Amino acid sequence: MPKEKRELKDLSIDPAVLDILSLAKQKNYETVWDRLERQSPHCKFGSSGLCCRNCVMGPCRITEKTPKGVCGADAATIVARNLIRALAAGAAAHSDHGRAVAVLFNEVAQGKNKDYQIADEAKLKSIAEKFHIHTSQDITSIAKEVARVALEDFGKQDEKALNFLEAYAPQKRKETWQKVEEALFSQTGKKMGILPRNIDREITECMHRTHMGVDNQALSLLVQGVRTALADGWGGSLIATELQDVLFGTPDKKVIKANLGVLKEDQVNIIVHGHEPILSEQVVAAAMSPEMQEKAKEVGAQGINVAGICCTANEVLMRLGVPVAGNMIHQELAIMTGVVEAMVVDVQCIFPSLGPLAKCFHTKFISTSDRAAFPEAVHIQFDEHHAREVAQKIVETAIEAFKERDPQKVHIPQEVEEAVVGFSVEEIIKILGGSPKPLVDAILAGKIKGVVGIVGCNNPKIKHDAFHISLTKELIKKDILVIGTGCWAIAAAKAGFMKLDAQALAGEGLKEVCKALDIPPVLHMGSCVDCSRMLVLAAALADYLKVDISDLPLVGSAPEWTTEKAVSIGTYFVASGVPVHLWPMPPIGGSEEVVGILTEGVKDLLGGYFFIEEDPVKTASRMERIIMEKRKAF
Ligand code: SF4
Ligand code: MSK
Repeated sequence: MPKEKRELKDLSIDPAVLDILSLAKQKNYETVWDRLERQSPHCKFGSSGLCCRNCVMGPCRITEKTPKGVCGADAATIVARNLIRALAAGAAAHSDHGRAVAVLFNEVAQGKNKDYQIADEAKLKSIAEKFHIHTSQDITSIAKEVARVALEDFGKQDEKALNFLEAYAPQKRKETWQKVEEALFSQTGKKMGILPRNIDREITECMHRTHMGVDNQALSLLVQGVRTALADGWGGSLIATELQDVLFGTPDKKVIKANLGVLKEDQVNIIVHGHEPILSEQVVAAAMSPEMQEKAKEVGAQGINVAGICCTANEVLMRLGVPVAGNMIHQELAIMTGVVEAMVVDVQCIFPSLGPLAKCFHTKFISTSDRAAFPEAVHIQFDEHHAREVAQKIVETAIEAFKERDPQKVHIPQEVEEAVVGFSVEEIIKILGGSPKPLVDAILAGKIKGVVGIVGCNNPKIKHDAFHISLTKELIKKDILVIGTGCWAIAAAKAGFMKLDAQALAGEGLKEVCKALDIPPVLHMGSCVDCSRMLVLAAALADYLKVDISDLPLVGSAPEWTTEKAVSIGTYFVASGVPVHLWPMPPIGGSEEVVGILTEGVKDLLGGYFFIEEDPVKTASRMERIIMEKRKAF
């Protein structure tokens, strides 16, 4: 965070954001940047991971003069404990989402929920095949068996690896994890498991080990962190993605619109924000129904416009083509346009500031999840068993709010970009003609040097979208295909990098491949749980070439990262063999030992590792060097 006060232009590269920010300044609306300024400078103990409050003999802070906490824990233990607690929270967020989908899917399979259906039978069968479930049975029987293996991963008590990890991870990678477990045991004499056994168990074990007086060694703690991250990437997140595809359809290529300009002055605007399509799919369906459109006309609107923010946006744009109003940092700004009748939220990345802010407008800030309460929200309890009814109530609440809109407060920035989205692994393989071969051939021929997968949030400490866009631009220029998810994907869509025209910004080789396949050089693969799609794509390439993921010219990045989920995502990519860039610096600087393990020590064991770089141009160059190095071994 720069020490000097930042000017407006230094806060974002998005003109729509700057437009609303000057309005906010005029009208005195508070934003995330105002609160960041008041919180700065941040506590250096927290920033370096050196503060422990895991028991009430503390809190303890580590300095040169006080190198041990009251219990005797040193800097490495405290930093590692804090890190894996954050990672466990991130894995829990993804996996709780995954569990909700698996439970719903089971109910649909059992015939106990009629508000949802199986939308993609072909995907269900392809999942079933991975588990050697007979696909000649009727669809309901297949679904019941797939539900059983998914739910088992949240509750089984044996020592075997997760069903989903066993079925989806490439053979060579599984052998690597096995070897790492053996190597750690022979080096230390202590059992250190990498292969996750049960998603909830690994998260619980992180919490147990970080309790005062349990696990007090950085390596041992970090290995459990790796196991928990794998339980997320090849477990909770993967289950969420796969079963959502079955329930709501596997994304395919489509054109959408992005940025605040998608909001419509003459319509009832409903924003869906958060993460779980179980809610947002129903809200979109209810809003589009002729009955609700008619009701909107009765209050003087031309219709109902649904737009998304954050990863809920990514879910509904990938499957339904719903426009996206923005990424994480747009959530307050969208309300400030004065045309949002309802901001409907479920879980994750939703600022508690939205309730008080919505009160300055006619906007109804509607919370829906029993897991998430917010100050000054209107709570309409979502219930999967009455999903249509509840979704209708939400839409009706928005329609009612339209009557209260104050025309004096309306200010919609005009910025809108088009983006080609919907690149599920299935869609990519279809575009490639049914096999990864054309992509592999393009990589082998050097037309595409390699692939970088980016996920990322927004973080007001960093100029909004600046790192995302600068890094993306540099990479495609270097003939590196960029794929990704989350708030990075929304940044790329808003900046026009997902249009076919963006082919012109790519290097000659990448441009040629993209033109032949009629795709942009930057591919939107979905929400943050959909990082699992990138793992599945990496697995498909590794299996095709009969190599390990760590042999592929792949690099990951989480620029502008914010959430604990990003800690888990970054770690499961590293654990899967991918070098991962991070900026900003995670709170681990207080321990050289922890930094050493994560940036160097893991390399020999897992193939992946973390690296930190503040400059996007230098990051792209470093990524290119890593890719070129990996290509030599091909
Ligand atoms: Fe201090 Fe140890 Fe308690 Fe942490 S666990 S607060 S280091 S005494
Ligand atoms: S929403 S986790 S800010 S990507 Fe998935 Fe965006 Fe990061 Fe939340």
